[in-house]
Amino acid sequence: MVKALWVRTGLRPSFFDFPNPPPSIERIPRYRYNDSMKNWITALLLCSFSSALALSWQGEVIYQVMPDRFFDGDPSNNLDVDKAGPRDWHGGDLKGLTSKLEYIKNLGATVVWLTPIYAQPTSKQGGTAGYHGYWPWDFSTVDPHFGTLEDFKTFTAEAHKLGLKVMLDQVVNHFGYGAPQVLSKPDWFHKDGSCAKLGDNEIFCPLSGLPDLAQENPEVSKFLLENNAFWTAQGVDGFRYDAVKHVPLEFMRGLAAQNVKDKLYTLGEVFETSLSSTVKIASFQKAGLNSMFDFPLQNALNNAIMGERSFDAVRIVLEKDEEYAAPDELAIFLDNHDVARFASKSPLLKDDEVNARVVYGIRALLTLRGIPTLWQGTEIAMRGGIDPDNRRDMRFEATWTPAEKAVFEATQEALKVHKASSALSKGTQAVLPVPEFQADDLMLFTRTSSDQKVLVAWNNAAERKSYSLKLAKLPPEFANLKLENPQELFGQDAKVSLKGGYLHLTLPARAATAFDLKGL
Ligand SMILES: [Ca+2]
Ligand SMILES: [Ca+2]
Repeated sequence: MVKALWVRTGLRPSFFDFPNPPPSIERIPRYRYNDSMKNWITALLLCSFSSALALSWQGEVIYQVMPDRFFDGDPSNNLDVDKAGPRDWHGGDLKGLTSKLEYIKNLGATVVWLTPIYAQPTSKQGGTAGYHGYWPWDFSTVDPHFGTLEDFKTFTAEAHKLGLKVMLDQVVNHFGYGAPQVLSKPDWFHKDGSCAKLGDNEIFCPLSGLPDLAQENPEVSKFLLENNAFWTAQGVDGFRYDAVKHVPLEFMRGLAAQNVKDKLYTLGEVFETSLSSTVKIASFQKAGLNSMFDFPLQNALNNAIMGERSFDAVRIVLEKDEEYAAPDELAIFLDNHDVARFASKSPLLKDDEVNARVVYGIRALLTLRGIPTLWQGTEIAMRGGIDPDNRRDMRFEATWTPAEKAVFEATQEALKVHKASSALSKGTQAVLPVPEFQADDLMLFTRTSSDQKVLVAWNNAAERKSYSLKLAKLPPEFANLKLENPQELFGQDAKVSLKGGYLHLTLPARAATAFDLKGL
């Protein structure tokens, strides 16, 4: 009976032996001792009910921070800091981040995602320090460079006072290089020599040589779940899970169930950008994570907006939304700490043009379904190539150039527009067909909420351009369209009109626009 329930609801991983009782399935014993048909139905109804009430972060805007590279609020913890070394500690910390929460709120973000703060190796590994936080040596201690657990609690409390949520990065795949546990608990790790026999190399073999945790060992799963409960108890609102494609799906299913119980939002990273990777990315959302990063969309947006390629790949990615359990919950972004800066994509472009493309990219992002996620510095079009050049220290108002200030203000304004528009922040998305000869440069879709419908049009051409689309080729609702001074929400010089059975659009060069379709 119990086994059958687990199988049918997916609540109980099949081969994982969770601690007793597993925290993620505390509710199961309620059904364990009664196998009447009535309770079967109740159980199944409850499961579907809880799924229907899954947490949503639609309407939120995530701001990603790498604390070491954000702001130094406490010089007393600057051990081995070398700001000139791109792979060294730079001195940023939790006190500094706390002091800049007003900045993040003022920009218009609502969630702070901070990269991990665990205690790191005490010396450099392969020429790189643990400033990034992804090499945990001690999973329940804050690295002294970042501060203390009290500093983290203060940060979380101050964020909440400002109405900001906190999402903490969690590593569940590995320990840091040289962690003492590799010697003291050898059974906790997959071995280089034998891992390939266990199945998928990507899951069971070490990632970049990092000590790879054996989640199928009950002690390991217990350790990870208890550690997750420890950070939950510090008052966070959500977790970002690193490198989940290297972790058994069944373990993530159990972890997600624990977080659901605690009403925490979960966001997973599968760093794959190809158009065919959506199936794998979607599998983790189906396993219970609320959100996943939309890397294929990030790649397609970069190629189109910075790389001047066709919008075809963007359309193909969005057509795959049906593969996701909740495409509207996907985290969408232009860049992050693992890819080159969005502003670095076309080194041959002039500075002003790069800045204009970043504003175009940010506006485009804010018209799409999903939860916009901004990496620190993208709001000032910060430059930088691949890791570690993409992790330059954040700079604030006092050192901005006029051009950086202008990008910040455009981002801030675009975020206000996004927040004020229920359609842009929470509406369902429908991609509209465009004729093949216009498809390279024209992207057209609607976003619809209960009280607003917005027509989104992106023009990727290098010049101001007019497009005419047959109403008969658009969805039937367009036949009833009446345009009464349609407003372009981002305040750009763009026009939309109806004449002779056509929808006419005139759009600025390389711009993402959005019209409030009153009357549709
Ligand atoms: Ca410091
Ligand atoms: Ca692994």
